[in-house]
Amino acid sequence: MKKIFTLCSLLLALNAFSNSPYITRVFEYSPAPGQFINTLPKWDADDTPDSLAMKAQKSIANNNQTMISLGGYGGYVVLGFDHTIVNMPDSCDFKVLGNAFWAASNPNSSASKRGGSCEPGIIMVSVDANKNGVPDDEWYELAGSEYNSQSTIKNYKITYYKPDPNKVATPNTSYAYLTDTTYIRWKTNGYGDGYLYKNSFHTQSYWPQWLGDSIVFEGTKLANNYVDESGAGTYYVQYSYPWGYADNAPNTDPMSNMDIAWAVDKDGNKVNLSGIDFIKIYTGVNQYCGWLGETSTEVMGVTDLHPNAQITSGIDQPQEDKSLTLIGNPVRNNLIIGSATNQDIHIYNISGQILFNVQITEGTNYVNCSALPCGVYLLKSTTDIIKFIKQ
Ligand SMILES: [Ca+2]
Ligand SMILES: [Ca+2]
Ligand SMILES: [Ca+2]
Repeated sequence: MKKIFTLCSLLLALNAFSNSPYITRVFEYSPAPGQFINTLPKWDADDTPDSLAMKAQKSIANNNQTMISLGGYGGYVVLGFDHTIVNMPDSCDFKVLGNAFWAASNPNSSASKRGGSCEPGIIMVSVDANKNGVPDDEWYELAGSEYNSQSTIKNYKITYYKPDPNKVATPNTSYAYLTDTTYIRWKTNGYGDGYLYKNSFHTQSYWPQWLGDSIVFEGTKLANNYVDESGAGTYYVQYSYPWGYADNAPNTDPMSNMDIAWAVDKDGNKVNLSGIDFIKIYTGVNQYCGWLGETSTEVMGVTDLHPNAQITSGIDQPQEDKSLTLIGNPVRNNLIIGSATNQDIHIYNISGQILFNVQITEGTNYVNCSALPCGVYLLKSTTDIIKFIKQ
């Protein structure tokens, strides 16, 4: 009896530290039309919305890291963990895995303007407030670097229309990659109408076959992030937004990490969440890049950066007046600092000596710190102190 009791105690103790760092559930997979739809994951004629969600779950849950595509603007996936992801103070909490990469040889890239294949997706988070285990609760957007940009459109609404299978294609005769430029019609709530094109590389139907004859998505739309650097439709670079978006920086880059502290409600007010249970990711741009096709956010998984963290009481402190955010920590060459105001900041070493002062401006600031030796430092303003590690 004593042995059984000891074993149970051990199992209970192990269980306390056995949260999976990886998503375990896909609740819904509702992509917009796109060139990878019906292939990533594969659609079969007997599939239903639930069976497609199961296929998406098999692809990306439990660290399987098989890519799923969300298609054009608005297409989304809803994910869950086997535990609540804790909002750790002053640090990112989860990483969204996509397939973004930096261009190897783009002459116009720089440390503060990084580009390549960056297909930014908006990230939303939710708390299982009614404790029923399913995502039927209020959603909060992570306010990334572009949230307050004048070129960001809130409450953008798009409707896609299923093409007639007998429709006659309208090829672009001067750009042979585009085999049907009137393929899937879309319209928006006052922000223009158009078509999602078909291209020569992907010949299957781009319409999510398990969804209806028209599909509506609504959310925040980011400005186009691509530049045709060739000027001739041969070399497109999609520039990375500074922080806060899925599939917008490589998985090894700290900018693929997300902080629950960025969450805002539908009116843009910061919300103070001690942890989250569900994540929704949707394609955040409506753009078409020639032979590359429509820009679509891809997701390969989501990882909790501290799966065994306990909710701390400190996080319950109001954060509304927090004026500084450090994006990415540890730091390599640049401190990337989000600031609510123009202000002076000071960098201290761990002994309390001021090393240098910098004036930063409202928005995202890049402060070169490559000359600092590796170690622990403090970033201070009149209201905030943030500890960071220089690598
Ligand atoms: Ca956090
Ligand atoms: Ca719920
Ligand atoms: Ca991608």
